Amino acid sequence: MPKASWSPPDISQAGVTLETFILEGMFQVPGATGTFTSLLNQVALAAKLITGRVRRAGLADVLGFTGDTNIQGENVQKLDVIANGTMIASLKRRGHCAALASEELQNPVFFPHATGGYLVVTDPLDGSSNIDVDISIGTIFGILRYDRTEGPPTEQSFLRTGRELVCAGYCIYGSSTVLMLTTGRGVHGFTWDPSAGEFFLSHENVRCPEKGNTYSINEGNSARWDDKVRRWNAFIKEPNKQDERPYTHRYVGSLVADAHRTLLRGGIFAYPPDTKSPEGKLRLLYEANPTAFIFEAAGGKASTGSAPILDVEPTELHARVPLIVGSKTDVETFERFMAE
Ligand code: FDP
Repeated sequence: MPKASWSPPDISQAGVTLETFILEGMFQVPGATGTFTSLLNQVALAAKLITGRVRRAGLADVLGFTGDTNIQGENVQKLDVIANGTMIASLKRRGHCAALASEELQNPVFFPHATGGYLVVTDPLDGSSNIDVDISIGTIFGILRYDRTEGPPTEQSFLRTGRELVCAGYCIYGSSTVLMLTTGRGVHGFTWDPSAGEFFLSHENVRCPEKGNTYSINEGNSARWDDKVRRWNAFIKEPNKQDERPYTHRYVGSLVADAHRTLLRGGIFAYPPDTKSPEGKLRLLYEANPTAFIFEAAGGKASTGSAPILDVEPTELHARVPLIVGSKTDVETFERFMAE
């Protein structure tokens, strides 16, 4: 009989919950007040509540459109509204978050009674077009510090580069629910255990591979790309054993899902500008910046095609940007084609 290759997990390793992990991180920061820790726990609470709604969506009459369109001109889905409301309610609760900017709202939400000095940017439910067909979707978030001595925050307070994020993460509602998180030093992932009602540490210190062999782009847009993007796209599909070409193509159409696969397996995700979206499609503040912050913290790279995403100065809350993220080598190859 062949020898079994599986052995039971080491039970002594089980049990590092997200809350414990965040708390232990706080203990390493001299003078930490617990505000940031508490804020992160509220973000995690929102993710727990949203995953519950997503998992039951088909049974709870929350699939489909509300009949409204959002600031981006997109049809609003019922789950978008639920996720957005959940995030607001959760962040308002403890008063650590002074204001929130969301993909779903034209203007930021201000919490006038908050005493904490943090701002949150979020796409509460990313990948809306995949909701009704049971494909992975997610929540993206980023946290900025806010100096309360400057008076109450305004919309302008959010217009800062991604370098100023103090934390970023996403929660993917996929074959399991996984929350990935970084405060800039290491990226860690936590898997939701519905039976325990907890996120447990499952991906410690994730590193994005130096190079991959998968590319992710909406090929349906190829007629709208410029020649440089087309040349890169042709290159990536050319056979060449030495650098593992042709690359495999994967495209889910939810940024969280495509980014998560690229972070763990390596390769490249690209949403370049095209004639339909000359500035790029994805939103700088709450999609591109948190994603870029995570990739950089994991040793990967995030670019507009010519400059680091994290250095882009936002001009408005819902500004769009081309987003190229992935393994360092693969993003550099893309940049080389753009520079030609
Ligand atoms: P969606 O429009 O479904 O909300 O946030 C925008 C986004 O999804 C990303 O999640 C995704 O990467 C991208 O748009 C998909 O765009 P295309 O349908 O144009 O490929």
